[in-house]
Amino acid sequence: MKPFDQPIYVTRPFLPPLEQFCEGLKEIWDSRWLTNDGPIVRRFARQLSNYFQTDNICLFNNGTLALQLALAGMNISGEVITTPFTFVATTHALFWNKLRPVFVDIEPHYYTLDPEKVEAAITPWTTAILAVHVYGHPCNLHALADIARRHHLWLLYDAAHAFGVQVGRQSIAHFGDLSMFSFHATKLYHSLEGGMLAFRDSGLKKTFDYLKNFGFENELEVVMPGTNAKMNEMQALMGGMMLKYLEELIEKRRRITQVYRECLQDVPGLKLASRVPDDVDYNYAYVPVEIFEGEFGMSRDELYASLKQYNIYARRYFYPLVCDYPCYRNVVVGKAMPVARAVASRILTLPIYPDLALEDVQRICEILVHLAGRGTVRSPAKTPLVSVGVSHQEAKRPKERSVPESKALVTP
Ligand code: T4K
Repeated sequence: MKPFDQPIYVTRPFLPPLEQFCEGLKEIWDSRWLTNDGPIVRRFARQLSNYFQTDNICLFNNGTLALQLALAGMNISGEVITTPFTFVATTHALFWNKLRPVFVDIEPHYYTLDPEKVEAAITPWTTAILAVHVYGHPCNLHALADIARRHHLWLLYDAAHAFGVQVGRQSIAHFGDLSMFSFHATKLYHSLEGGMLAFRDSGLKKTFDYLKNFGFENELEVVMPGTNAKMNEMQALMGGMMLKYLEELIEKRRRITQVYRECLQDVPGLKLASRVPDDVDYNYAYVPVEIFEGEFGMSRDELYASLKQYNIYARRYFYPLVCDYPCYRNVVVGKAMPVARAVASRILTLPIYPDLALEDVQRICEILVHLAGRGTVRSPAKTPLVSVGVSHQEAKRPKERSVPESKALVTP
């Protein structure tokens, strides 16, 4: 099998037509207003308020600072229950607020925090839960809300991957006390870099506005020790333009995911993530698969390296677990986390981005099957690849390959 001529990365940012962006740049050149709450940032904020159906949003220059300042602005203290199966920025946001992360295990289907383990980890010092909608998979929203309510805890979501996700026709931003969205270039929706908070309590808006702008009330008054985390005009220009393409981008990702599912569903030792529940409109942010070495014929790391020989750059999001990074090894981990540990050792995220041709997706699958030593890949032709006009909710759960419990829950 021939390698791809060009590298196939795990993601490639979508960009609107250059002429359109240049047209927008003229506005910036004319106004000479580049940052500090300029007109395009204000317009973008209005567009997002409209999209999320709430005025309780605040824009930032990236998701990490948005989350860090959210924790500061809400005066969260003591211990925060969180997941080790995430991008390290989730935990860094706690660190910079001198909060103690309490890592608990995830569930094996969507890889989000396991509510039962959350409840068991609550101590008198716990003040908040910081859960992650990893890969855009919604956490167990109702169970976590119930725990937070009963124990008087803040419930925050790192929704960095979840832009465009809806649950019961409601944006995922409306769950919990606060959600952080990342608009980084590698996300399905981006503003070059950028971040956003959506929150329940409108009283927080003023605090977040102070915190991201040095705490300035006016030229002469600084009301709190803020920092510089402002979004600039170029970021907002890109973000505003990208909104127009959102539905189309999600639809393209849905088709790509469908091809992966069709082609890979029967590969022994390769497990696709469970389909999201029926009431979720998913955004198809990532294509995570788990590799079971015994059945697949090679380990996840061998596969990762072998794919590079074919010019395919899959990624091991999220390995190692955050608690295994040297800077967090001193955090005492109370209970073993068998699911997170097993998943981290098996996970591989496959390339997905709107410009990835469906033929190339099929070729990636053929290479995977070839590497698994399995003959030919099942053709996806049975399901039309280009089924235009469907909502971005995936075709209803046919033939989900159910994962035997023994496979999903490997002991540590
Ligand atoms: N919470 C969670 C759960 C997150 O996943 C993230 C970010 C955050 C919080 C923090 O949000 P931000 O502060 O970033 O807004 C990438 C991203 O940099 C990071 O934003 C993202 N999560 C994480 C999951 O992935 P890397 O180090 O893997 O990115 P990098 O540079 O290796 O890029 C991956 C691939 O994307 C490259 O191989 C090629 C392609 N690429 C990348 C960039 C930057 C492009 O084609 N063009 C580009 O401009 O972290």
